[in-house]
Amino acid sequence: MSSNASHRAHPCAPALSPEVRAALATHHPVVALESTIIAHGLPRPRNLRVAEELEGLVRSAGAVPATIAVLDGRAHIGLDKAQLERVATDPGMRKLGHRDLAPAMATGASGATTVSATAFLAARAGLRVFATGGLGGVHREWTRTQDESADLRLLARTGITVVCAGVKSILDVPATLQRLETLGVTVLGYGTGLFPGFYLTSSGEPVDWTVRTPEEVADVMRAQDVLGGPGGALVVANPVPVADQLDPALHDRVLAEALAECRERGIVGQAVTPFLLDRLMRGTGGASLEANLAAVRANVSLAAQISGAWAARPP
Ligand code: PSU
Ligand code: MN
Repeated sequence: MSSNASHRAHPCAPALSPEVRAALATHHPVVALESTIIAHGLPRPRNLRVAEELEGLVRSAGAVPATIAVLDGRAHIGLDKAQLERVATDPGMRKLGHRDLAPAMATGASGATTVSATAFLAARAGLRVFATGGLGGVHREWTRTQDESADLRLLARTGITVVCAGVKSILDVPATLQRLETLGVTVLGYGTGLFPGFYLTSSGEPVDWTVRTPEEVADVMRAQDVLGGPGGALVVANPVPVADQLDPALHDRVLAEALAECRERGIVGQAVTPFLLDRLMRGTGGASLEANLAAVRANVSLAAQISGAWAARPP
């Protein structure tokens, strides 16, 4: 922590953008978007165009986008144009998980929020629907490294619906699904009985529940509330269309190389996921990036539809 932390003013509570505040007050649909994918998951300068495109997709589906990040020690729920640009271009943006929020606020740091930090802030602000690319989870070789994303434990105790293309395929997917079961996180396949594989349409693993419409997702959310409030998250696993998926053979080959390089170079902690995503992009000649973007776009659009169905629910 920087030595001048004690000279700072008291940390500020999260700031809601005027548009997000108004939407929440009038029960208008809102979709939370994370910023780590923008700052650390996509190459520049394309990341800024993607950030703007994703907000546009939410709007065109009739909902308000709320991209979440921490700027100069203050959490923001809904960013203006200049703030979004800063998240995408400022090289000083850290990667903030849930546990990093308090020190970032106390020291005036700036950073992009992961799924764990975004879901926490979104739920606290009263947002119920969140879109991302792929969740973090249990890494391959977890028995040696103990690397399990903080996303899982945070989702286990946060009442939010998160639309994703499953968990990242760089992970140990069966182990991650097992952890989600242990942690009590409800998982729905959207239009599929097979858990999606992030860059790939299917991970090959089955899911226990399948839904086919945004209204069916809203019905499950309502049932969570009837049970006494969502004890944990609702994961809506939305597969990337087959036409947009990465070639599975190319995926497996390049991923094996990337994992070996990660191990050889001793990369650990928060750096692992950005490193592997970047290596996959390079090793596939950009094809993994296109599959990642196709998945994120579809998730953001579906999240906007779900937030619409949720806002329109009977009282
Ligand atoms: N989805 C993507 N790209 C990403 C992420 C999700 O398509 O970069 C980010 C999310 O912010 C997620 C994080 O929380 O990766 C997981 O990082 P880790 O494995 O270090 O917990
Ligand atoms: Mn990790």
